[in-house]
Amino acid sequence: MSEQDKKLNVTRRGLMGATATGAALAATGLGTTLMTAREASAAAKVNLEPGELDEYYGFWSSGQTGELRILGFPSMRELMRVPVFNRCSATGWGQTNESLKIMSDGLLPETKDFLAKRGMKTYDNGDLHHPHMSFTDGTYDGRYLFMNDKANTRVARVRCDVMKCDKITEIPNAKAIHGLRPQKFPRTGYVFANGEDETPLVNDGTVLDDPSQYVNIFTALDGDTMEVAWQVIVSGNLDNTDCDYQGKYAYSTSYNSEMGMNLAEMTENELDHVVVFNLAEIEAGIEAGDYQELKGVKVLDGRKGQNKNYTRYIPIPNSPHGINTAPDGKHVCINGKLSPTVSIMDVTKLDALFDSDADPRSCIVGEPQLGLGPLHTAYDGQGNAFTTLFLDSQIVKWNIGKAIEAYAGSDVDPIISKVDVHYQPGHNSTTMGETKEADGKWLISMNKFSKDRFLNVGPLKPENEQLIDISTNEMKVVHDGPTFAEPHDSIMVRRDIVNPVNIWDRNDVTWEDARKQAEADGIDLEDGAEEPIRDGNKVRVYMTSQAPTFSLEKFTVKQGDEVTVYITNLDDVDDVTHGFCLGNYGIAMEVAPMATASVTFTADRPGVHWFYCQWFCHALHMEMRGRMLVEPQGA
Ligand code: K7E
Ligand code: CUA
Repeated sequence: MSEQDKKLNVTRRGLMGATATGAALAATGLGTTLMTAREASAAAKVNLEPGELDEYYGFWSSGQTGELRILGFPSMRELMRVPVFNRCSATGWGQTNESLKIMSDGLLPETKDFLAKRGMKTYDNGDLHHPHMSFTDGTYDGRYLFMNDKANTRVARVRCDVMKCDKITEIPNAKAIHGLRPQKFPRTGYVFANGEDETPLVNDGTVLDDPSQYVNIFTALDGDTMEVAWQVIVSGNLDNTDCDYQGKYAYSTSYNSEMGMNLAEMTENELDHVVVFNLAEIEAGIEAGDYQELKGVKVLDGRKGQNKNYTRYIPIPNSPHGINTAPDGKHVCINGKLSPTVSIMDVTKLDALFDSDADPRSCIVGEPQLGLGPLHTAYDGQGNAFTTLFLDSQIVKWNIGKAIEAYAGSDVDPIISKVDVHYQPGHNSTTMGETKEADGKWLISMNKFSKDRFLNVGPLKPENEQLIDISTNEMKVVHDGPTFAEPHDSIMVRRDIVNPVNIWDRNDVTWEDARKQAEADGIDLEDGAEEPIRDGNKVRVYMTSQAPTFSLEKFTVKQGDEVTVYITNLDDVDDVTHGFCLGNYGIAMEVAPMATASVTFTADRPGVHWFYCQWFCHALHMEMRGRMLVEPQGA
């Protein structure tokens, strides 16, 4: 057992002690004292001692900020920000050659052209809503995190060993990837991604204001290669998605089955739908050649009225939003949004929908009225569900089994308790709650408004994430956490599942291009070069860093040269990251222990330009600097 685990164990013992005290007090009838003991124990769990480690990793979206965030739970301390779709001033993400390759390689040719005309290699923004980890056998496996970009129709992957994005794929034919889930069984496998906005299938301007010709697209990527495996055309738009624990079905909500173009049209129907995708039938359809190939992707037709076995449409009230599979592997909650209900779908009844002309609603086994504005549901693994009520500003805890009994005619009340949150919750998530290992300890309510909960920072307010103790029926808000724009979704993963490295492996694929170029130049990245390598007006500068020096105190180039600076950090010590910041050239990047990073720029400003290490690394960190001498043109 590591020192950290020992510490945690001690803490757990301490907590069990506190609970025992509470129980003893309850036995003596001191109910109010019990509350205090419970509050104290919850507070003790949240307020870790200095140096104590959290029990869970939280992986957080950041909406329009475009990054992934890592938090620790239950402390709710923000541990790291992982740039994905955004540019990052600290790490040089979006500027280094390594990150630009990741950000641009997976873009469609037409997007590359479009951006090149604007002098860009990739988009600068993204809208990251749904981060989810890869699965094996129904639980997280610590390999990857996958996430969507609603703004520019992309899906990204983050490697959990180094916590850096390694692939970004732009999804062809679709528009606005919103809902995203990895396959749970047997493994990921597929990553399912919903298109939210409908457009003409060939969106080249031939069809414009004729919504009758618009379609929406459901996409499956291969999580190992990040290439699109197949797509299905659907009727209505798609919002959120999830899949089963059997590896047979994926399903998506549609809030706009009407295919309306304005608010009145979009909310006209009392019933919208969930689209169920039959994975085996889709694979068989591809095998049989029943597809059109569009932008290199096999696209099948799963629209209503096609009489194909790729999809089924299940009517659901009204503009359903979140869809969440329960850890029991059987039930799926579909959150009604404009309807106060959550519809419970039984996945064991889906086979029948594809085998026969069964009523598509025959898979709905419960539809409890929970309150106003149900958006998302999370689980405790003990048969209970927690649903956010956006309009009521509450979380409702309810029992799935009782809701099913009530639907069958018994008069049991499935609602167990409600708790106020502040304010207007969107997603909620529970510890391990979207896996079969849901443990029912903590719930996060991700609230869209914080209003008066924090010091006023001007018209733009933070969001408010509230930590709720769900270890008993009476839910207790134990912590408010402000967050910057704008988390939608999160997952909380037991820490033993996530095991990042401390130091990069020198053979990492990230700087493969740099390695190849160095080899071509007859240089080892680990040695660097004493002089820049000139190749026409292209100049390559190979440096190493070791606290507190760069291997070069200066290098000379000519005005107008295209300069590439490669830095290899030879410090193989935990946490000794260096940086390279080139003053008045707008250049800065992170170089983590044993990593190589590179950046390319045109040396169009003559004169003396200092570069410095911008990551505090040593007592002589200030001295870790050097000069780039740029000879003026014609000199
Ligand atoms: Cu914000 Cu998951 Cu994009 Cu619901 S979605 S709130
Ligand atoms: Cu190296 Cu600061």
